[in-house]
Formats: sequence, structure tokens, C-alpha cells
Amino acid sequence: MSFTTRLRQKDLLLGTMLTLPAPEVAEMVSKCGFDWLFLDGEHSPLAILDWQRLIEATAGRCACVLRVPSQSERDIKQALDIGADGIIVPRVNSAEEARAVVERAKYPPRGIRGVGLARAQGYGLEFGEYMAAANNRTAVIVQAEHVDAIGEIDAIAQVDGIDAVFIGPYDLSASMGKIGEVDAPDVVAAIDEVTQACRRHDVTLGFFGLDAASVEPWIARGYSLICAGVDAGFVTAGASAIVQALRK
Ligand code: 3PY
Ligand code: MG
Repeated sequence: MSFTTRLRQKDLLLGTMLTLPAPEVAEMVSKCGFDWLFLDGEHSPLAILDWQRLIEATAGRCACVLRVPSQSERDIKQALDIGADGIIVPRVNSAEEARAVVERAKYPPRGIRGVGLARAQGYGLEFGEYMAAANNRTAVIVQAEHVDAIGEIDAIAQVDGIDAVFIGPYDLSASMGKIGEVDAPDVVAAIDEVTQACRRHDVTLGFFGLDAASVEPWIARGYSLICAGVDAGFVTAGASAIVQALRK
């Protein structure tokens, strides 16, 4: 079953975030049992070819979803053409933006995605198969991560073609003047508004946290697209633990 089908039916999908320009890290993490990997093209210094190399290194063991650096037609098209299973689009604050994102991710007549012969299309060898399935198989995930999105969330959640709404707790807290205070009561209340709207419109919910403990309460609330941890954090936590153990 495709990642997007599982996403739409709200299977629990466990993922982690990749930010490091090393296909070996993607290879290692893809062997750890995650359902999907969140490739962060927004905050990492990686370029589109780096992401392609990372996706190749996962060898189909996990779905790979690329967070595009912007909502632009170009970024969305390139992410899908390298073979990402879907896109996560940062800071989508209105239904109008959400509709534009869906159009950029779908081929005509549904949308305006340009037709390429890249890795996703098997360099042309799998063109027909890919074209027949792409609009349905491509996951379109928008982030609710600004206070402006909260007032619009009912309309955003109703946009046809949105497969999930993914909370960005850090940016959301920043937009509320509480940078990093992801557990502040008003930040949690804003997230609850998103939760309620997505439940009303039967839209899958996603959440990011730095570790397992920070996402568990959200899994309990029915969030199913989960990203916990960041590759760089695995390295720094492991290295710091050695130093702490030996410098007692
Ligand atoms: C945020 O917390 O702002 C995020 O975008 C997490 O993915
Ligand atoms: Mg963010």
C-alpha cells in the first residue's frame, strides 16, 4: 500500500528528520524501522541533487517526503521529479495558498505540474505508469505553523487535495511571541484548534517533536503522521552522552 494511502487512512506513520548531506546517514536511518523520512529542504543547506542522492540511499525502505524550501512551483516540481513520495510545504496560511500548492503538485487537468522525464518517471522508462498514478500517489502536506493559519484552518482543512496538515510547533510558538515554548498553554490551545478543524473535516494530522516523549501526547490525541528527532541530534546526543559518562 502506498505511503499516501496509509497517510489518508490515518495509519500511524513514524518518521524522523534528515538534515545532513550524507547518503550514508539516510541509508542507516532507513534501516531502523521508520515508515517515512522527513527530508528538510527548508532549514538544511542541502540542494535538490543532494536530496536525490539521499532518496536513492534509502532504496525504497522508507517513504521520503521532502519539505520544500518554499511554496514555489519550481521547488514543488523538483521535489516530486527527484522521486519524493510527497511534499511538506512550510507556512501555509490560507486556503488560497493551500489550493495553489495542490495545483503545483498535480498534473493537468487537475493542476499545473510541469511534465519532466526525471528520476520519478524512471528517466522516461516508466513514464506512462508514473503519469497514471502520480496525482493520486503524491502526498500533499501543508504546515500549520503561524498564528495567521489558525484563523484560516477550517478553510485550509477543506481544500481538496490536502492529504495532511502538519503542525510546526516551533514556528507557531514564534509567531505567537513565545519562541520555543511549544508547551505554553496558548500555543497548545492554538494547536487544539487545528486538531478540531482537521477532525471535523477528516484530515490527517501530523506533528514534529525533538524526541519520542514530545510526540507521544499528540499520538494519544490522534495525530498519525509523526516526525520525532533529527539526524544531527542523534549524533550530538550520542557524543554528549559519552563525554558526560566519562567526565563524572
Ligand atoms: C516547526 O516546528 O516550525 C517545524 O516546522 C517542525 O517541522
Ligand atoms: Mg517550521
